[in-house]
Amino acid sequence: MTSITVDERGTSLTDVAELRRQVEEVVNQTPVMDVHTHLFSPEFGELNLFGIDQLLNYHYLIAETFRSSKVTPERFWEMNKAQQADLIWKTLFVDNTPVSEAARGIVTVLSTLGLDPCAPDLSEARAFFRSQKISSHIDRVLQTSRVSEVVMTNDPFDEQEERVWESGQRLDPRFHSSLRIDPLLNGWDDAAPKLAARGYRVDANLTGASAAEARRFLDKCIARIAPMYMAVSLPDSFNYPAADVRDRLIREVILPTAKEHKLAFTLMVGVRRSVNPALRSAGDGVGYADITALERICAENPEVRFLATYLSRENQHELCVVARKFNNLMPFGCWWFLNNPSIVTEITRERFEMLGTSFIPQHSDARILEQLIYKWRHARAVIGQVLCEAYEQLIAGGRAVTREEIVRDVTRLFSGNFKQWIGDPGER
Ligand code: FIX
Ligand code: ZN
Repeated sequence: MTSITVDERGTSLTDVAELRRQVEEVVNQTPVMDVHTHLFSPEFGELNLFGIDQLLNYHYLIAETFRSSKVTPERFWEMNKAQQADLIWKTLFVDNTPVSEAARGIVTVLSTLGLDPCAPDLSEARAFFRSQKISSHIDRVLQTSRVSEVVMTNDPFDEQEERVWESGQRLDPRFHSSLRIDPLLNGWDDAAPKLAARGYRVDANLTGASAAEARRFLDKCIARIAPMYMAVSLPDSFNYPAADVRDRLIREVILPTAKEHKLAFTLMVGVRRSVNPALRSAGDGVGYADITALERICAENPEVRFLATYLSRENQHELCVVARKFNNLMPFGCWWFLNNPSIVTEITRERFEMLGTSFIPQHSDARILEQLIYKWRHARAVIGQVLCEAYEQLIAGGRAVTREEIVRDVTRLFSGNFKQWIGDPGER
């Protein structure tokens, strides 16, 4: 391959070095819509987490700290945030080399913001974050990570969130909501009395008017927060159909609501909550799930659009197969324990091979603002590399791509597929 004809208006890129340069450029410059995060817009006040103490107190790093420090979980949880951050810094960044993905992420963030990732303590970083004005800091982080919009995770029972929604203030338009329905589907016994206390005629056995009343609750939530989708995380044991209250809630409450409001339903499957309760937020695990549940829910509800992500590496190939069978299913992201370059590479390759560009390669799951910087920097590196390999294989087969095609593909992957999936809010 010797010809180096590069015409950005539409000439095929047959030179591999030039192709790589162009793919890297497009992947780095194309804005991304982050379809699942735990971030909050600044109007949510202290729910909007940022800064070095929060970054270090990420549950991924907390779990890693217990592997390299003698501190017990009990002692750790007695400490205040700053003491915890100091311990995590010393353990993972000073006494050890930060090679894990989550630790490398901190290094990426610090370097990008001009801070010393080799600092012996956190004084420089703390002073930097203290001096930031939140609005310009948010702008800087979003611009640096080339994230145009993010989707928050909104809990309809959270009182702090409720106060903001009730206040009716306009939110930063770059932050969108999603309606998280875990409290209903994974804890109906606790949710029912809460709904009853708010005047909804529901009971623990979902009898009488319960389903209609639960729908009335969701209608009200949807009217209030205008979510982009409804979402739930589910255990590895999730089955459908199943002889449990969750199954009835899905059939009688969630799916009818999704249809009526033309809202996509997001399933995040395979988490085993609290396998080590002493670790609190860092104590969740993973399990292999039965993918036939997804097949059945997609088959029975062709008019509902589903987004799905599975936590177990072993479920990834099956997820692609189900998506090939049901075009009302959009696979998204490499979730949580999968969000490591080696596994993201493998999953993204598999998805290109089986689904072309009809999937959403990644979401950040960011909980702390500056995580966007590293999660997207690292994701773009892998996605660009894998996309390039796919184009190189095409060249080998006699079909080179143009710059326009690269832009089209990356735009589709980074925002187009999601926007098309959730539809036009005006038409909902
Ligand atoms: O359920 C979820 O949305 C998960 O992403 C979180 O619960 C989890 O703690 C997380 O942050 C994973 O990245
Ligand atoms: Zn999440």
